[in-house]
Amino acid sequence: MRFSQPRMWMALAAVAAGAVVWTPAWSATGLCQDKDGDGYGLDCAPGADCNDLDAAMHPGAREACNLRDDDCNALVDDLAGCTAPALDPAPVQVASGPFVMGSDHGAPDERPVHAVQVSAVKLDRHEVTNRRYRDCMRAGACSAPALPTSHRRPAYFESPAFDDYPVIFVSWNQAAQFCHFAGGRLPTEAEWEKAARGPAPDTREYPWGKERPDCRRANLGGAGSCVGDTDRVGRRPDGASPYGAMDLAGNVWEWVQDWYGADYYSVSPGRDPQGPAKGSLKVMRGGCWESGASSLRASCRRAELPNAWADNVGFRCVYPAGR
Ligand SMILES: [Ca+2]
Ligand SMILES: [Ca+2]
Ligand SMILES: [Ca+2]
Ligand SMILES: [Ca+2]
Repeated sequence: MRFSQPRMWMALAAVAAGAVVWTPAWSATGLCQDKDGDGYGLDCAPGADCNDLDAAMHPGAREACNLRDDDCNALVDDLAGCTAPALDPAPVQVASGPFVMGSDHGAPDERPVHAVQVSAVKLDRHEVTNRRYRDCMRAGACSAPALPTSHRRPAYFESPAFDDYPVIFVSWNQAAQFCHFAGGRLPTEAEWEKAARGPAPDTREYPWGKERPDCRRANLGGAGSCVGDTDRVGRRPDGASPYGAMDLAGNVWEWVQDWYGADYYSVSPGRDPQGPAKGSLKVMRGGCWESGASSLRASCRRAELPNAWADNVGFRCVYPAGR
């Protein structure tokens, strides 16, 4: 399967009315499976297996400093001896110049491969965090995420333990509002992809190069699942892009500015493309904590309704280069 299945819900009025009840991932549904035979499954009592293809990972397993959640408590390397790199709040500079956009190895909407000139921008080094988003709410400029939870954490958005984790359950509209508040805007598809791929003639598959994703470079799902939920931003310097942006691949999908056009690359202007003038779906990039490797590729495109939100979608912003 090329794309991970998004668990995307429409922002229905019923949600605002509190009709949606958070359901723990380990709720019994009668679909319990234990593929790796470690006694825990993805949907089994008493605890969810966060990687059902690796018998060394399951609730109660021994945690180790390996950028995975060995004991499946939705916390990576939660041991006194494990350290995470300090966060650098400064945005990264993406220089002006050409880059190679698209891929011949992906879906039809990634073709044709074409050269694009992109003006210089500053890009958030990290996905926008709960802490930053709360600041915007406090200033009266942002509305609350649709839900305060994460996939496996009943308390997430407002919990200090997750201050530096990516904000989720925000729509494209909310993401755009935040970036405006922060003095920027959402990146265009071209700006995002250049930040992940680097300048021409680089055609790297992933932000770090051509090596397949693993938990050292990205918080991903599928067979190599690392957390089964979001992770603190900036934990994986080995996954940094050529410009130093972190977590472009994995952790959360990232809303970008453009409307989605499946055939847009065949008509795209060669300089600072802005996407189709209108559309019904907005693009998101980079894959997430439950995506397989293919969705983490720099050129992979996905699209959803601008008022939709999910536990695996966040965003980051760009700012004028001179700022
Ligand atoms: Ca299992
Ligand atoms: Ca853990
Ligand atoms: Ca670990
Ligand atoms: Ca990401």
